Amino acid sequence: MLNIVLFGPPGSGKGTQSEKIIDKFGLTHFSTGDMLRAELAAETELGLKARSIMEKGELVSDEIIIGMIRNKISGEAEAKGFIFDGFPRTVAQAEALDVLLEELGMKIDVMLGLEVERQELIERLLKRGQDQGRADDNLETIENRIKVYEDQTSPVMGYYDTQGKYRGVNGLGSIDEIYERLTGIIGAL
Ligand code: B4P
Repeated sequence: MLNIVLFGPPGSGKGTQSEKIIDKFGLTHFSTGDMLRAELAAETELGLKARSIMEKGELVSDEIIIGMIRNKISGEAEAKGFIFDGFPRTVAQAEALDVLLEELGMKIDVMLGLEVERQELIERLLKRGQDQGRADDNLETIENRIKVYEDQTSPVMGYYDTQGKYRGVNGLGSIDEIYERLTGIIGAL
């Protein structure tokens, strides 16, 4: 079993790379951003609660996120492993994930951190905003998402580094180049 956390600021390529990695290693993909957008599209109670938070670029509460992951994991007894994309985004989420995985007799093997500078993040997300019209890909929200990342999410790196599990990866270059860097590390685990 192989469990990976794919980490990085908004726009660093987590979603993009996860899609490619799951194919190669047969992992199950957990993107909390995708899960929340699905709730939003289905206009569930949770989705309606999350909408305004996401539009401002703030974080949805740890309680909601942890509950969502707990529900999904318990239905995946046959999985070969997981890739967590956009989760954990706070130290409280990381601690809760460790507890949950331990209950299931599993653990995180590695956190791969995509390292991308601020201006590049803004350009990528503005471009996606133009191409796909995602409500949170506008300049004001992007800047807040980056600030929220710096304040609340970046400490998660230290959490895994202390456990000897953090591996930083240069997130600049073509999508295929970055994919080669990531799969090189995963393949050697
Ligand atoms: P997410 O859906 O996780 O969105 P994201 O961090 O902005 O990154 P994403 O994965 O979509 O983009 P990617 O880097 O792949 O979160 C959205 C919101 O949901 C959050 O703001 C929050 O409100 C909420 N949320 C989600 N998880 C939560 C949690 N755990 N706790 C609390 N709240 C949570 O790619 C971005 C763009 O870059 C794409 O257009 C891509 O094509 C492009 N790109 C990728 N790689 C590139 C490359 N190498 N070169 C050029 N462009 C590239």
